[in-house]
Amino acid sequence: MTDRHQGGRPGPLLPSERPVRFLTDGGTPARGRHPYPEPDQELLLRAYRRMVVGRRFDAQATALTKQGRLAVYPSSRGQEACQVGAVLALDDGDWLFPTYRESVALVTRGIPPVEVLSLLRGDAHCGYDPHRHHVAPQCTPLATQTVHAAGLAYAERRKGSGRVVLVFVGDGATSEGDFHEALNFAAVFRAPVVFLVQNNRYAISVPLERQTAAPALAYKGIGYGVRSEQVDGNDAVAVLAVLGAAVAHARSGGGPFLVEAHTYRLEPHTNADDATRYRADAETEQWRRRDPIARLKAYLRRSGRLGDDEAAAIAAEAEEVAARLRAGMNADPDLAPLDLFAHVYREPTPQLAEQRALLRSELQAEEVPA
Ligand SMILES: Cc1ncc(C[n+]2csc(CCOP(=O)(O)OP(=O)(O)O)c2C)c(N)n1
Repeated sequence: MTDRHQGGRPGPLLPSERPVRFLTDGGTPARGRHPYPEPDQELLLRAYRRMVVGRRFDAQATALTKQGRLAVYPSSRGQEACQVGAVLALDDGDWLFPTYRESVALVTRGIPPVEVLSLLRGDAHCGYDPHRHHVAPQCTPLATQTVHAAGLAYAERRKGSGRVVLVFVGDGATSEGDFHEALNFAAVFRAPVVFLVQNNRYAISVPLERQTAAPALAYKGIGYGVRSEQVDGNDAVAVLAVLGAAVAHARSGGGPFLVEAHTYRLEPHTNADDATRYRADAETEQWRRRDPIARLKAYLRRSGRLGDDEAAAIAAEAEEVAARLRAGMNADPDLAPLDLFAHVYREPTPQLAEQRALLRSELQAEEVPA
């Protein structure tokens, strides 16, 4: 038995009493004490740029659902500080494990936007090469990606690669057994994995208070011996500071780290959802006033680090990304229907082989190229 099993106190594991923040809702410096140094200005400007581009991408993707060019889209609007902050806290060789919600993170990582949306267009299980970008396929079954992430992180540790894994997970998914098993495994085997819980307060229509009785989701790490923190997820400066510390902790052999980011999704769960049926306009309005992009912009402008020309250039870049996305999504993709069965299992199951043969004969009867 080691020291940590002798009834020790969880002091060093405990998150701050209140979410860490650097900025007020209006983008002025916030008061309050915490141990995190402010990220450097170059990183903050980069985050601003990626958040503006990400939001424009997100609005364009939502519009494409209305034009019938995209089957479904779960918006990231309002969560850009978390999604961009997570990617910028990592090195290129580190791994990301995203859910269906993380399209903005994937665009930030440098994956071509059309490839990001292939899954949601219904064209492929994953439209990009996970190995090339070190980004796992977006995961729809809740929390299953957390066990994959913990396993891969453990493998990286065994290889001594120095790589870190960051896994995204929603507030609702923290009720799933897989999330708890992943935390436990990662803690016991000191896997270098950062669990980023984006607490956007709803699991579709289920509000947080119906989801959990925990005082904060960050506390879910402590029982497993995982160092934990909570952060204002709409304050990009705080997200970068806390995730930077979490990644450094994991990379230096400290084991896993759990960060709960308090945020809000401003749009419905997906384009197929009507959020007015379960949440009040006044609540959404209140969160609009904490908009992560407006806050960072106000901060950077007030301190003279974001001038008119640079802001205009960033806005123009975002429009270019949207225009390229429209063009790419309006071009009909060249698809090979049988690819649907590739990359599912290394050795296809008998059922998959049978389904593949059936599809092949149907395509042949219709004279469609397989
Ligand atoms: C195992 C499993 N159960 C149920 C669902 C259906 N489902 C899809 S999204 C969702 C809500 C998830 O909420 P949360 O984890 O908070 O993430 P968010 O969508 O808010 O990002 C549910 C229940 C699913 N995808 N997987």
